Amino acid sequence: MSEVLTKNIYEHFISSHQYEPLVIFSPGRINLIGEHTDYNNGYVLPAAIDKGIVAAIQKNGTLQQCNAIAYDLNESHQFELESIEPIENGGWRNYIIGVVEEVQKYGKMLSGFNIVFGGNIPNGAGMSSSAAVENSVVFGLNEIFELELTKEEMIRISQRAEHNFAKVKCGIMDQFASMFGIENHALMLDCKTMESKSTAIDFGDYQLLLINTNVKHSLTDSAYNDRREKCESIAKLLKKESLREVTKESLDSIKDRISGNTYKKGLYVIEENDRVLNTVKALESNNLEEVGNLLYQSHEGLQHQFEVSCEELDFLVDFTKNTDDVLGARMMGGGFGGCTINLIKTSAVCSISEKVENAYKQKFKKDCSIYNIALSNGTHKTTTL
Ligand code: GAF
Repeated sequence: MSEVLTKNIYEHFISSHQYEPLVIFSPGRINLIGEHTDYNNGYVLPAAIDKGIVAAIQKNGTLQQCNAIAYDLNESHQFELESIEPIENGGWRNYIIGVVEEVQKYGKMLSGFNIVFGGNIPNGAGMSSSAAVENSVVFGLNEIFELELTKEEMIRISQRAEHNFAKVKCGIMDQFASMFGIENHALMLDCKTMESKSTAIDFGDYQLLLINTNVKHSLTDSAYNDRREKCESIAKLLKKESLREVTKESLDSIKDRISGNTYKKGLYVIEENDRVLNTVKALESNNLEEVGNLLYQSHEGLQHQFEVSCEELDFLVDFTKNTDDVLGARMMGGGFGGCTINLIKTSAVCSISEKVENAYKQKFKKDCSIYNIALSNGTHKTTTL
């Protein structure tokens, strides 16, 4: 978490409103493995990171009037609690008003408040800045209005804001990781039972490194919802609640009743769930080579079966195959741009970064960005020093 960011947000709130706010830090997330499995009631292995959203929030004494300031964008939005509707192409506004409206729909009483927020998660990088914003708002509202929501209730509210206002039918992974993260740990979540297990992450001579393609292809949201529908159609045909209850054998039994494309999507999810479980086992036995292999296999599946990768992501993953110092890599998050996650030898980070930056620039005539990340605690109150 950046102290400068916290201080800036806090001071901006004071200078805009002349009274003390409560300050919240809500992290973004990485995902080691388990992509597009969450909305299929499957397994995921994410972790909260030290980049995120800082929000300063406080009641303002009115019944209805709310004022939200997006510090980084130098934009603001005023709204009244009784007339909230999704805003077409509303960007960040939908995350704020979406959470507020979902809190009200959940039967909790609010009154007017002010919020200032900003962050250091690179935009469109697939590190869940939207979940971090949503969680910061619901967490802040819970504190200042003493709503007595549990963290589980809060992440469901954040998820409904994403569904109903941002119009992305996301799973629960991002909101979960951002809310429940534990420093230096990844969280294996069973999205069917919502049981989770934390796994200490210590890769010894190796570490995680994110490489951002700095592209976000435009079909992201529609393609995401399309993948979800395809997965649900398989479960429906087999009269199952979700793909989690579908085995490879039962998928094969309907192979001639679904398109080859839909079949591949289902098979990917079934195999990715196994990969998450195998990654946890490999981590527990400190078998980093196996973790790396599983990352590469996950990428293959996302590229060829689930078809959510893109040329830039494939290039970055393929590039790492030229060196023994990278044990594994894959695209991370929803896809069509954003970052790859790499398991790399720490002593080789500088030299490989330089090589990858040059090669990427030569190929795509633009820069990639490289980030070191630390695994952090989930959404919490914070203070300025
Ligand atoms: C996005 C979604 F928000 C998550 O719920 C998850 O489905 C992910 O894409 C893909 O694994 O981040």
